[in-house]
Amino acid sequence: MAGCSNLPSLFNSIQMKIEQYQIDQHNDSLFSRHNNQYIFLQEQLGEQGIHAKDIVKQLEAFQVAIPSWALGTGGTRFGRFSGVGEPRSLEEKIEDVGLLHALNRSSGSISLHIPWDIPGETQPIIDLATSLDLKFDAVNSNTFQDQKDQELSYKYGSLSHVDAQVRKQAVEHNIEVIKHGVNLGSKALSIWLSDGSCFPGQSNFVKAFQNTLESLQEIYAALPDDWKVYVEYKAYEPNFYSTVIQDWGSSLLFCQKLGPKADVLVDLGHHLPNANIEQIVATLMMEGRLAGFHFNDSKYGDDDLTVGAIRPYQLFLIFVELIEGMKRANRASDTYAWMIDASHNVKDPLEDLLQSVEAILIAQAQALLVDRKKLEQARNENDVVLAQQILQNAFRTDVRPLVREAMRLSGGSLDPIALYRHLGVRNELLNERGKLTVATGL
Ligand code: RM4
Ligand code: MN
Ligand code: MN
Repeated sequence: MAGCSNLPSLFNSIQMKIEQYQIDQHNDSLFSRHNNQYIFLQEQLGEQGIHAKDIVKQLEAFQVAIPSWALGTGGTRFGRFSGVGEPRSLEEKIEDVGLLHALNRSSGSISLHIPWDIPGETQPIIDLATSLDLKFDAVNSNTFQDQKDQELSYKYGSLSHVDAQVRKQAVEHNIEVIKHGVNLGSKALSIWLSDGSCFPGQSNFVKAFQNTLESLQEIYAALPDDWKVYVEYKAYEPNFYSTVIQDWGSSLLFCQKLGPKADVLVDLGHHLPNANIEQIVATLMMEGRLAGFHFNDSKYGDDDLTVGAIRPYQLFLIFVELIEGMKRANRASDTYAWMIDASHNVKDPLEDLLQSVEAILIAQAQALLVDRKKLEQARNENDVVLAQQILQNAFRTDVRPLVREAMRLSGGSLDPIALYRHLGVRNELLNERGKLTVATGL
């Protein structure tokens, strides 16, 4: 983080930083144990013809964006229990992502939500991000809330609204968001539309779809050449009877009508219970229309829990399809949008995000162990038992030494959460920012 201290800070505080020597020292104390585990696993995998180093390389390359709205404490409609030392500004949110990235070297970008995070002056924001080795991921628009000085209300929808004036306002907002993104170097607009209806009869499904399509077409026309728009679907909430973009099929339909710059964004929590998400992923990738992912986990609905906390096997199965799909399309992982979209009600947001990133890398490493040839053969021979065994053998392998090795080699920590605690990062942030700070977001 060298150089950042010269930046004018809004609050005149000393920025919390994690230095490389602190990471190295901590790693030194853990290295011999880690190395024994890594060498042992490397040998075991070698016997199966798998090269540990290749997997480590792929893990090193995988970067997951952090959303600017996930750095503070989340809440539910019943309340919110504030944490301490939350970021008070966009600058401090970027600094928090910088801390994560220093620890795991896998969180190299931030995704902004407008208008929660409108950058004041662009250049200092870019400089700050660059000094922390961070890029700007997709920018997100917000037409699910009314803002203070907003002329027309989104109470009954935005891009799908029955009133053309409201639709116009929502379209203009999205175009404004693209402009902010262009200034920061983002390459995509991410749209999650909360539009829908709460009661039968309230909305004309067909008109709502057509209005939305027209609005999206206007937004699409405003995309720079090298930009994409991600269309995110969600089965319900905040509307409880219908949503305009309720599932991957509706989202795909919009994308197909819009053109090649529109792709479907899958948020793990946005499906009806027990949906086969891995199959959705396979189908979208087959059509070349998967934009990427919002990772989280859930037991019941859009719970936004830590990735891998509830259904790690599902996450693994999704990665089995992702890896297959990327190979088939000959596309590298950095050509997709990977982001964590979680909310932290009872955990320290930064610790929670570290857990989520680790879970993503673990699932990916496990999926990379799958012997594709053998699996295909088992499928062709209808050997159901063997097919299941191939997947479960991979899933039941403890791949954590691979993930640790990837973080270590890229300059990160062998145990990010332990180091975060050892350095008392949250306490430093508390001293720097105070107790009663509230980050903008949900
Ligand atoms: C929604 C959806 C969007 C996110 C908002 C905050 O449920 O997941 O991606 O931008 O929450
Ligand atoms: Mn999402
Ligand atoms: Mn969500």
